[in-house]
Amino acid sequence: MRLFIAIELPDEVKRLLGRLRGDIPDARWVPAEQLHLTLAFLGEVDEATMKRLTVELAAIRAPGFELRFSGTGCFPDRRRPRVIWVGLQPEPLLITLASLVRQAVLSCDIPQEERPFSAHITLARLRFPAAREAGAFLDQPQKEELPPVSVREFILFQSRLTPQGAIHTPVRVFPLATP
Ligand code: 2AM
Repeated sequence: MRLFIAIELPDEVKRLLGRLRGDIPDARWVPAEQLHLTLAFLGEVDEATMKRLTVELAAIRAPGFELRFSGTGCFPDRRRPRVIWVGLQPEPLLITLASLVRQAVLSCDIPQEERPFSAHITLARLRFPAAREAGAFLDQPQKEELPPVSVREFILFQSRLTPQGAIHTPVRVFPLATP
């Protein structure tokens, strides 16, 4: 199974984020209902490892927190944009949760990228790094006032790749403690 761990967003926030779109050639905008905050990407995981992983994830004790949005940006940089995202204000409890999730994943021998966690919600992936148009999108004032999001759980998702795009299905929900 192809898996990732993420924070789900309220429908209203997904709807508002889904309106942050621009005219960028060859951009694949993430459908509003699929927008999420990735904590860890696992890739293909076998059944036995997934069972171990759910035990490790269920053992995480961390409090819930509030997410506040910040501006848009891109990876890897504005000269060759490949991913357009909306950022989140630094929230220590989010960084802590991402680090606990990472440790749980590593403890199941699932490899993780070395680069540090960077809290973002991917809005679009670019097949071609259209720097000028992406720059114009990133420079425009944000149209939507995005409300803070109260995070009370994180979710292990399955991602099935289909010709119509990825389908994300929750496999298991892990509650956070009441802050
Ligand atoms: P992103 O939010 O940073 O784009 C589900 O596929 C999620 O896993 C994506 O939203 C993506 O996070 C993340 N991810 C990280 N590495 C990936 C990879 N090699 N292939 C697909 N998704 C990946």
